[in-house]
Amino acid sequence: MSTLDRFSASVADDGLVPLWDRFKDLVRPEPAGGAAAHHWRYDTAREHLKLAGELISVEQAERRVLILENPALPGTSSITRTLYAGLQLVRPGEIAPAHRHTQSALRLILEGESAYSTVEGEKIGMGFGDVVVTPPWSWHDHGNDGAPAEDTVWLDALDIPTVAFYDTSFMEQFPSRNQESEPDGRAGLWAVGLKPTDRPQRSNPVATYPYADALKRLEQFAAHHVPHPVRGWEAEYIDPSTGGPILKTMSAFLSLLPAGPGKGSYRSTDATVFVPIEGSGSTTVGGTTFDWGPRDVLVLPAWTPYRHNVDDGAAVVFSYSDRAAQTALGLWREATTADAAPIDSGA
Ligand code: GTQ
Repeated sequence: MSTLDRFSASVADDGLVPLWDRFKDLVRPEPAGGAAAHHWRYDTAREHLKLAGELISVEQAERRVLILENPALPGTSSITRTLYAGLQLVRPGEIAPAHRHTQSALRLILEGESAYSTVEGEKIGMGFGDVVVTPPWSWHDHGNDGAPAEDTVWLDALDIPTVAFYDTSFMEQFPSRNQESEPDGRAGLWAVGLKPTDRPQRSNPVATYPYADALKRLEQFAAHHVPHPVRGWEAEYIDPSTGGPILKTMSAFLSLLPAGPGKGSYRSTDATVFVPIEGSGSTTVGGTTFDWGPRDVLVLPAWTPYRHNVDDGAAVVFSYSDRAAQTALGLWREATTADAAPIDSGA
């Protein structure tokens, strides 16, 4: 053992560690060691979820969810270092009991038209492709008003690992199974650019971002603009009360990807959960190509270049990441490498 090794061992008993033994791991030249690229097929996950529907009641489970856990982050319930993803099944007549917690949620509806979520007393219908927001510390219960065969499934996107990192998890059960819901109308005003002037607003006053409207507007935008070479025509879901990200910890996007191979590669420091809503294609990331279709889930690691190749017709993709938090903290970076970068003439 060298003198320096003996020194390191001798200070350990007093709770001290020499920085020179750790510096290269602590202050890295580039991101490393986060999420791995991974793909979940919706049909496979759905089969398991349907079986869970036979095996466990929603009362027993609190939420009947299969977590999409990143294989590089075993035991952490995380899809990326900071974020969580799960697939939730609510069967007709069931109610996932009302509670509130400091974690924020986004829900992307994947199957069925008969689900609803009651958020702070306002009952919100959930249709395919809609995005429903549960801001931190808001009461929420979920149900399904459909006929017997109408199961509903959605993707839960939460900031569970972020809240765990700060050790700021608080949770309360509502005194009864579900909230009384009253038509409230506040969110509807916000949706058309109006705000009620005589009452306080919630952190994100918009309860739901309906898919049909969003897609129609994005297509109209696409008809008049050149797409980003990798990310296509992209729009961000915003909190209209701030103009900023939909939640403080999570950003969410709706993208229209044109058919054919992307015209370059893209990377950013926010590992991203990518959920095709319509269309199919493939994504090459970190030396692997994943073929995807509607309702699959793909996770794209931080700072790893990727490119898409979309089959005939355009694809519509929902994605989310911790970009909101990274931007607020001054950490976020991105880089696009265009295939058609100007050729140096050598002059
Ligand atoms: O619906 O409240 O997937 O509290 C994980 C934790 C869903 C929810 C999840 C939750 C919920």
